[in-house]
Amino acid sequence: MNKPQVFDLVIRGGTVVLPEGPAHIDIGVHDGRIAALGAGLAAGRVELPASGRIVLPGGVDAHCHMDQQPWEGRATADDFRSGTLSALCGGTTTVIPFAMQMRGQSLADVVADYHERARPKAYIDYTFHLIVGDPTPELLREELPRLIAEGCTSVKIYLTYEGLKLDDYEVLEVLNVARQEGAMVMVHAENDACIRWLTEHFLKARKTHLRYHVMSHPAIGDREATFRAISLAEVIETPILICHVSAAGAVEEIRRAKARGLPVYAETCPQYLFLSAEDIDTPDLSGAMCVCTPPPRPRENQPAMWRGLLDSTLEVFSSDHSPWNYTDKISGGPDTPFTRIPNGVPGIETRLPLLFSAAVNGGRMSLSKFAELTATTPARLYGLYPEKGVIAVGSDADLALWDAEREVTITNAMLHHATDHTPYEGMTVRGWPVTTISRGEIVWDEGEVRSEAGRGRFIAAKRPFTPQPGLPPVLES
Ligand code: DUC
Ligand code: ZN
Repeated sequence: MNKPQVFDLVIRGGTVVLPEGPAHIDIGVHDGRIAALGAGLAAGRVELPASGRIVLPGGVDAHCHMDQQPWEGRATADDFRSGTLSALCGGTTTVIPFAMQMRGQSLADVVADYHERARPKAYIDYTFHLIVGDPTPELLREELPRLIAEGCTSVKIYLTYEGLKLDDYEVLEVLNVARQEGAMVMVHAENDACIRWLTEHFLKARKTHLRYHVMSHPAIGDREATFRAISLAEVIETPILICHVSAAGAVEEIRRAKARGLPVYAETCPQYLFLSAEDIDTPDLSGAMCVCTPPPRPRENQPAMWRGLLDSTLEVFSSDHSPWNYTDKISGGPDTPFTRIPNGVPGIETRLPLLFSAAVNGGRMSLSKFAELTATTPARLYGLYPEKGVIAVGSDADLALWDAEREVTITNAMLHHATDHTPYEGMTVRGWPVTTISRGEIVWDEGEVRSEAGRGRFIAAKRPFTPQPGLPPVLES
C-alpha cells in the first residue's frame, strides 16, 4: 500500500496491540484502511490523541442473534439497528448473526430477507452464518454451494431444537458439502434425546421451576454430542467448530481431538465464565434472565472454562447475544414453567469489557491473547481476515480505544441494545472501550454515538478452507 501524502486520520500515541505484542506507535488511516504504523507519523486531517489508551482491533462478534425469526410468537428485541449500535458501543466493529432456515423454508429466501433487514439498519460491517435446518437434496446440491460462493461461508447446524435439529446422517451430508466448498461448520452440540426425556420426566412430576432448565440440559449430554460431532467430522475429514462450549467435559473432548491433530475449533461465551447455574436457581423468576442453552453450569465449572480459554482449547470468545425481553421470558406469570422461557441472554455490548476486566486486568491474559480471542481468530476462521480482526497495514481501520482503568458498573440503562435487561446488572468492571472506529470513521466517542444506521456493509466472507474435491481419501479406497 502506497503511503498517502496526508492521512485522513492519525491515532496518535496509543499503546497499539499488534499480533506480536503492544507497541507505542501511531496509526495512519487512509480511505478507511490502515495505511501506516509507526512512531512520529505526519499529521492527519483529523488527529485523535490516544496517549494513555490501549488500541485494540475492533471486536469481531462471531455469534450473535438479531432480527431472527420469532420463537413461539415472540420476536427478538434487537433488530440490526439496535443490535449493531450496541455492538459498536462495546468496542465491536464486525458482527456475524445468523440467517436461520427452519424445516420447510428455503434458505436462499431467508438469506435474501436477512439482507433486506440488515442493509438499511446496520451501523457496522457484517456477514451472515447460514443455519441449515432442512438439508434437502436441492439445498445440498445447489443452494448451499451458491450461498457459500456469494460470501456466507459458514454453516451452523443443531443437534437439538425442534424444527432445526439434524440427525447424524444429515450432519454427514452437510459436512460433506462444507468439505467440498471449503466452508466452516459450526455445531450446537447438545444431546437431543437426553433433553427431551428429562424435560418430559420433570414436567410429568410437575417440576417446572427454572432449576429444571439446567437439569434437563445435562453437561454429560454436551460432552456426548461434542464427541459425536467431532467423530462425524473426522469421518468426512473436514473442520468443525463447537459453539458456546459450556462445560468441562466438552472442553476435554475438544482438547483430546486437538491433541490428535484434528481440525476442531471451539467457542465459549461470557455466560459460561460470569454466570452460573446458581444464578438461575432463584426463588422468584429473576433467574430467567440467565436462562440460555447450553445453560450456565455450577460455579465450580468456571475454572475449566478459563483453562480452556487460556490454553487455546477454546479459541473464539463470542457473545451469543440473544435479545429476548425479560417480560417475554416470564410472560406465563409467576408459574411460568422452564420450558416456556425463550433461551438466550443479551450481551453484545458487555462481551469485551467483561473479559477485559477479568482476564487482562485480572492478570490472566495478555493484550495480544485478548485480541486473538475476540477479533483475530474469529476473523480468520470465518474468512474475514486480514481485512478484519487485526491491526496491520492494509487492514480495515476497525479499532477500539480502551481506557484500561475506567471503572464501570453495568446497568441496563447505560447499554444500547433494545432488550429490557442485562444479566450482568450491578457488576463492576475495570476497562471500557471509549472510542470505536469503523473503516476509519469515529462511530463512538466518549459516550456519544457519531454514526448513522445503514453505513455498515455486508462483507462477502472468503472460504476459510481449501475446497476438497471428492470423498475423503479413506472413503475412496
Ligand atoms: N442458545 C442458542 O443455541 N442460541 C440462542 C440462544 C441460546 O440460548
Ligand atoms: Zn446462538
